[in-house]
Amino acid sequence: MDNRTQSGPILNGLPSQVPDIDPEETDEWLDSLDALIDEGGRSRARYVMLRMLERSRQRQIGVPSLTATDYVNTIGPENEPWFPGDEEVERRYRSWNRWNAAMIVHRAQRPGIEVGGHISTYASSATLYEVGLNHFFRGKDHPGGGDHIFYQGHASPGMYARAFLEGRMSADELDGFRQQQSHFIDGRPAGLPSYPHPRQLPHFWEHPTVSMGIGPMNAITQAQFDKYLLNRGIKDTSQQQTWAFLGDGELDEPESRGMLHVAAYEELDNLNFVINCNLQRLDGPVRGNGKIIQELEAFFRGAGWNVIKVIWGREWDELLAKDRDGALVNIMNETPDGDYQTYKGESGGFIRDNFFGRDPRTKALVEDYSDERIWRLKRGGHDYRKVFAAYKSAFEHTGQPTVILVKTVKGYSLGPHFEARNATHQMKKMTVDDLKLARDHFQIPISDKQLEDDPKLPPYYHPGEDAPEIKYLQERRAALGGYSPERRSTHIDLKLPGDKAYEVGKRGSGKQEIATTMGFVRILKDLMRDKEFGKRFVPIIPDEARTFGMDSFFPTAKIYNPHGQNYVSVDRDLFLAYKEATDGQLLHVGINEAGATAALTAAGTSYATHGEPMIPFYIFYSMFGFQRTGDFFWAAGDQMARGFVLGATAGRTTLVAEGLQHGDGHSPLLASTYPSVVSYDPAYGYEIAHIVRDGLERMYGPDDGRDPDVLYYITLYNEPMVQPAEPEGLDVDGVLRGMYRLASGPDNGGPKVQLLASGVAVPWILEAQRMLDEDWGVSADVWSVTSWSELRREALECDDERLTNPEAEPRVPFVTAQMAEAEGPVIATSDYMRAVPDQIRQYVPNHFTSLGTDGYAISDTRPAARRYYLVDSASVVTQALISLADTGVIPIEKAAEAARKYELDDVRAGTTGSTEGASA
Ligand SMILES: Cc1ncc(C[n+]2csc(CCOP(=O)(O)OP(=O)(O)O)c2C)c(N)n1
Ligand SMILES: [Mg+2]
Repeated sequence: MDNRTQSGPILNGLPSQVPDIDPEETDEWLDSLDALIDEGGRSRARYVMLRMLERSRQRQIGVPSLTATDYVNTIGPENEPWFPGDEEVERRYRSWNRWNAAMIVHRAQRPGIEVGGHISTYASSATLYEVGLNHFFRGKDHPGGGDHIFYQGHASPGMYARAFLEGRMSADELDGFRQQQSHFIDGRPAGLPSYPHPRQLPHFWEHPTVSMGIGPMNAITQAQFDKYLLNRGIKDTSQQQTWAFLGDGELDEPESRGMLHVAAYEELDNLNFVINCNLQRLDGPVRGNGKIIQELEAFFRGAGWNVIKVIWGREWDELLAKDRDGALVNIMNETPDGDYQTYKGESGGFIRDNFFGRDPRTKALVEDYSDERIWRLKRGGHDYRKVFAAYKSAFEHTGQPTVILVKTVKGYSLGPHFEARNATHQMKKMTVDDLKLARDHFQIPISDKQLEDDPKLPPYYHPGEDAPEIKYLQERRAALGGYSPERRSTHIDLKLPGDKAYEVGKRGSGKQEIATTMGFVRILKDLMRDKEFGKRFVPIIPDEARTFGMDSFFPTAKIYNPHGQNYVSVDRDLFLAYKEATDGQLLHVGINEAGATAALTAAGTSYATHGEPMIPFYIFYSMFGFQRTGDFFWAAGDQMARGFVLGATAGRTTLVAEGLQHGDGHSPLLASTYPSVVSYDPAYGYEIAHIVRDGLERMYGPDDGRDPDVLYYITLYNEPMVQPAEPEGLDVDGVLRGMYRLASGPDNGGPKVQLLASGVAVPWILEAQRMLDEDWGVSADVWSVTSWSELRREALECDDERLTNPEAEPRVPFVTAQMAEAEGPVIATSDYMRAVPDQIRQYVPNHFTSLGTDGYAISDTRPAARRYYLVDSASVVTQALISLADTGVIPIEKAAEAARKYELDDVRAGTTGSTEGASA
């Protein structure tokens, strides 16, 4: 059967259901094509077809763009812009940068130090950075506000080397690479961190990138957040751009590609990805059998991005112009990356034989070329003008984000031991011969003797600040608004909300039963009403607003959408109608916890990146927080993000029956592993009110001696209960530092125990207190432990102090002091695994046991689940009696009696907790 009339769902790219209204005309067109192929050949026909496609797109007839184009530069030589700089001068100091960057790593390999580092990544990308730094990337003093640059982590020596030429870093500082604490300058540690870590070099690095995949996503949300600030009228960010430098290997991370659709949908034309396609990752080729540039082109274009390929240097232009019948392009298209890599590890002669030699027509093209000239046919990423043309086009492109795919050589210019070698990523030391070769290549005025005398410590090179090259470099940066990278964080005085804003939390819920989630939402709502401060809140929700009772925010705060709402909302007549708006305040990122955490980072660092403090409140299913997106939180901590993180539907047994993948019995433990996360597990609304207030004061108020660059993690529950009003004379200091006595035991003359619990478990121990009194004549004090981990942290500090000064009077940990007068054994419980309360174990002088929900969550009612894990009130009572027996106060038979009385071995006998409020 003729191909053309064959039936099928898709034929020749056309859905079969589109009717052919004029088959004769169609046939004429197809016949013309046949004739073209027969007479002009396949290459010619292909060319004409591509032109037809191009024209049909120009005429807007709805033909989708091709996802892949030939393996050539997107911008042809005829479309290259005029280059405004002095290429020769820029080349000279680029070479010095390359040398110095390599020396930073090489010198850090000196005996006794040997701390590692990466040479080849920057070697492949120096041109990419230098074109940007000399002509595009705007600094903080630029009237437009400056750009956000995500520097590739493993290229960090290149940024340090440039700071050296700029006079921002001394040679001594460079020698402190990767010796942050042990390299002293002027009596103080002054070493440099391995990679871009703002927390560890806060005046320099702005965006952490080195955990692969985090940078791309954070760059997207940075660009998104810039538009959010603009659309909400908070800051004019219209001139600011985000540039992210990424590795081609890094693009294998799902996170790297996971949010491309958001950038396209939101039309983030303020965003540029530059992907350094050196065809290699750590171990070897990225796509040895394929072509990473082609793959990425199709992927990004399919996602709706503007794609610019920079593959060949200017030396190829002449050859391509002569390639009349497309033989050269054909070979370019067909050669796999593995071979391209091998060519760069070989020689001009090898390339002549194995690349050009594959077709007599291409062989003829280079007939007059010497092997040396063939070797000098460069890749586009090492051609300054090609890169400039791509950046300019990206810079000016509107309506879409742009990705620039640049082909480079890993280890470029470092000689045959480094260039394109599979092991190059890990190579740190250079031999004397390598050093001499590189020195010659870079034209560095250092003698053979200098290199031979001490090959472990070859000198850095700086021509002095008066050298014309350095003057030129400084002028370029001054014209662009100052150095990059640079991070600035100056305190901005904000008028914080007063007492009134927190009243709703402190008054309790009267007779109404509400969960702490609702208690929190009421506080947030009142805070957002604050005239001055309210606009700074950025609620971030990954599609769970209804679950947390936050749909009430929809009509007033509105959901941010740069395109507004261009449809008639199905629930427009409802009081709580779904409302999207260009100036919406809620960042609703869809079901996308990683994107939400990235948005938290952009909003939570706005105080530094934009000098506009914004206050993110990121609320999510606690199970899908630190566990799912832990590395994003780690990067947020590195970038010194501030804000609030709300782990809602918390607890292993409290989120009724959702089971194994929802029941969170460990997030406070995970949170405690983040040094800049302050984690709380509050029981009641009034505790939340104090914690939120304290967080706002610490992060956004005047300096109070505490680190303001923290995130507050607060767990919230969905179990309805009466929220008590704040007790008279509440120990607020205790609430904030981690524990306070909520209820003293009755004066029944019986033995004493101390019951400790956090969050939703506090009512369990209040019930246990009553049962111990009524059934066993035991007097129990009840403590609400708002933060096990803050108690531990403070205690650890005391231990550390002691270690370096053993003779001094030791500081007593807060938890130890709180328990000093507390009599009897301690029983600690929570809706989490035992390791959560056990954090304070060694600092409590009393006999200590804990109950917990260790194990995977199950689907069941709250009372059944709490009995199953043996954390319910009856379990607490029985454990209290066991502890009293173990400390010799009562006989063990009492405990056995209790276990029988409460039928502890029968899950169906549990009664602790309500069965209501499956959602908040
Ligand atoms: C999440 C994560 N996994 C692994 C690494 C270790 N690692 C560092 S660099 C690298 C290879 C990078 O290759 P590519 O992205 O192509 O960068 P290039 O150095 O080639 O420019 C790897 C695997 C990392 N930093 N982060
Ligand atoms: Mg690579």
